[in-house]
Amino acid sequence: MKSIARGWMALLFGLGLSGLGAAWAAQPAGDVGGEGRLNKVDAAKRLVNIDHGPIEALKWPAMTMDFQVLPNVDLKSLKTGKSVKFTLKQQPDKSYRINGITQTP
Ligand SMILES: [Cu+2]
Repeated sequence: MKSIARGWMALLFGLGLSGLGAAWAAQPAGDVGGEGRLNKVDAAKRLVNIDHGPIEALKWPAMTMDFQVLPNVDLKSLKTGKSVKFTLKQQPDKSYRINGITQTP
């Protein structure tokens, strides 16, 4: 009986750990994806204004905001007023900047 109890303890402990692992995995480790509508592009300042939907991974509600865009991203082909999909990369200063953006139909 004792060994069965121990087995259960090990199982429950294992489940607890995998639950912790899942919570850990839910934390944004890499790029975070978002979708929205592009309001404005300021190529000189490398700034875009996006009306974005909720970003679950960051617990951000839908809002309109400016994003700084990383230098590797080409802004020339983007048209304002269109839907976009984008990815955000967290910077050393904890801010999120766009490292990829594409127009969606
Ligand atoms: Cu926002």
